[in-house]
Amino acid sequence: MTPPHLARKGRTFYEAQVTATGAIMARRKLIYEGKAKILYEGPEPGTFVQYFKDDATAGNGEKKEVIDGKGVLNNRLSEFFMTGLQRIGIPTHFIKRLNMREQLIRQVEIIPLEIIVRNFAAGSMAKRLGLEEGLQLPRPIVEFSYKDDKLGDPMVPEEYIMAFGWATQQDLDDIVTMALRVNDYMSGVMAGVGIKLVDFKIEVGRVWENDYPRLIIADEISPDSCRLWDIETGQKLDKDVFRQDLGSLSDAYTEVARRLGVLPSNVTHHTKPTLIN
Ligand code: AIR
Ligand code: ASP
Repeated sequence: MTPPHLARKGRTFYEAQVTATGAIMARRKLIYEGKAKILYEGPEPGTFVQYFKDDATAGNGEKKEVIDGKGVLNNRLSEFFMTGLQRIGIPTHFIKRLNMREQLIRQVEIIPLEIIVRNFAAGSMAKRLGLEEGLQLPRPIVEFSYKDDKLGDPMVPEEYIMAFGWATQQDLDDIVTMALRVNDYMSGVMAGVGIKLVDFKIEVGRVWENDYPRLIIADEISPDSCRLWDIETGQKLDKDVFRQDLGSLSDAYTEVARRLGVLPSNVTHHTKPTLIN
């Protein structure tokens, strides 16, 4: 998503909140609409409400589809991973889930980077280096992309990041440490349910506590932002199913949620989820 601190410089939008009965309940300020999520002003200063849409995009928006129930699943899955990270002492923006599609989060200054951790070759790395998908890497590799859809989120070296002032050397050291801890946690949790964590992307934001800056995990962690393969069969259970037209994306995400025990009771195969506010 575009950094909220940039998005806020633009126009101010207000969104009417419509209940199941069609009544307009309240107006709240739209902070920013991204490809898969919307940020609204939160109930207290320093908070946002993050709404998960059903929209799936790939190729930085070139391919687009609405996948019934994806937002509900990603809201739950991101809650699951973020609260798990917090339990082991890794700070995140997540405060609490509000309803089927929304969660309350801390407002952060987003660092305009995609932080990617890879355990096995896949995606852009496999392509760039001519590696076979699934090749185990000698060790986890952390890389950075500059967040800009128009440019296709180009990979950038640390030198660029520091020269352009997106993050300091200290920030980058902290980010790499944090990303590797997230990798250990996520790899372990997924291995426990028979899934291999091939790679993932996180975003990091800065918050200020008593005038001291602190970096915390932001955005989302979900099958939209990870590559997840069944350990036994190699079946893909992440957004590559959509990117590569491999079948039903909602079936894949439902399977991940089912294995982790976070399947919302009213989201099942072939059942349209109902939005409860
Ligand atoms: N990712 C990168 N930009 C957006 C996303 N979701 C994630 C992909 C994949 C990892 O980052 O979902 O898990 C690496 O992507 P790629 O395309 O560089 O191989
Ligand atoms: N290029 C990214 C992806 O394929 C982002 C997107 O288009 O949503 O995941």
